[in-house]
Amino acid sequence: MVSPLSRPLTETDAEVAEIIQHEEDRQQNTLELIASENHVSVAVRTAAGSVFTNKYAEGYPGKRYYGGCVNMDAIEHLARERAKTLFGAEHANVQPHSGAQANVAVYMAVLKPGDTLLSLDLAHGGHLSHGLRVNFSGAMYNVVPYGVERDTEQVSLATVRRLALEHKPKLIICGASAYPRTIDFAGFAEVARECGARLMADIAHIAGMVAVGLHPTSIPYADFTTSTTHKTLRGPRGGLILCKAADAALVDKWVFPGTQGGPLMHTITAKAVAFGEALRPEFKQYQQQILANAQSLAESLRSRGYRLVSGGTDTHLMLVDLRNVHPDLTGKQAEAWLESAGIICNKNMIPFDERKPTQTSGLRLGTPALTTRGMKEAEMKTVADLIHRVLVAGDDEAARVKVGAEVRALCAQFPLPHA
Ligand code: DSN
Repeated sequence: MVSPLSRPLTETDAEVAEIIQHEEDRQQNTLELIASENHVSVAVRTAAGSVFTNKYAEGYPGKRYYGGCVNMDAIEHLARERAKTLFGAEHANVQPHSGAQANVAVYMAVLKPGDTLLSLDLAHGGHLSHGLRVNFSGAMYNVVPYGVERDTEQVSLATVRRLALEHKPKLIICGASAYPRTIDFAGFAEVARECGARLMADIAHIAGMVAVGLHPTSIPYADFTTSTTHKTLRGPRGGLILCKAADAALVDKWVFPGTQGGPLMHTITAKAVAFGEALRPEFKQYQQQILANAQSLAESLRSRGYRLVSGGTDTHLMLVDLRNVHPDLTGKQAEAWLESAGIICNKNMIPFDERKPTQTSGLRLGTPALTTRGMKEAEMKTVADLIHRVLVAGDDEAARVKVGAEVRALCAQFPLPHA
């Protein structure tokens, strides 16, 4: 007899099935410019939806707290080995549920409450788990922020060094969520050595480029490299820690049992698939195209008068300062107008922004998701034009509707990965 649990979702729960369908339609028919988002392969989604969701596997391969883990061991071993090969790391822990969880485990491994950490200010492109006051990291540790310089809008290692020698942090964090420039991991390592700190590189945004050598790697320089797996790496939503063999036991202990319980084995299965995809030559071509598209989008926006923070980008993302072209327009309003035309992005503080984080003077734009759809430099010029027309149209709804129709037509030419 076929179990009633075998019936498809469309039959058993039309309400949820309909919302999922709406989301598929939304993703298909909009231009995704959020720098931290992507569209995964059908293979990654299949793995994430596999029977591995049914299993508890607390512990690590060969050392589990549950029976029946033979396939859990095989898949976690495979995911770890692929991650190590991909990044050239001595050790990989693939269990963190997210990038923030990966960071928590590293902090617990090296810091005591009240210890000092030095990290990039959120308002200058950092991440909330790097010490924002309202986050556990800001509540638990003494956080000294570094920012970008006023003139270059880039991180200066001289400033980082001065702060490090003055405050003697136990941990220095490099890596960012909204920073368009190359991160000098070797330079950070030198500063960390000089002041006796350990170094954590959070490469969540740039992991795909690091994996294929299109951004310098953190692996030889940082004691700990943390990442998400779902941004430029184009895997399932999750986290990852890479470190030297000497710190492997410490990291593993602070992921489980230190800060997490049962690993999400279906997600680890999907991570294994994504790492496998990233090891193929076409993944490097994909990352190259992300970068080429970012240059094209940046240039097209600049040619329409938009100022880009730090003058441009070395990566997949850019911060657009709206004030040159639209002095009275907030990032919040721009984000809303763009969304109404099917262009999805997020408002973002620009360095030294005089507006609040809920308003902002900027937008963050990234090219990973559009590149996954197969768009190239020519399409980026079109996208820049569509963005500009929406922002100029402003309250003119008819003009935004017209752009929206063009957005849908463009999306139709570049379908999402689907089964
Ligand atoms: N929230 C992510 C981003 O958008 O960059 C970082 O975790």
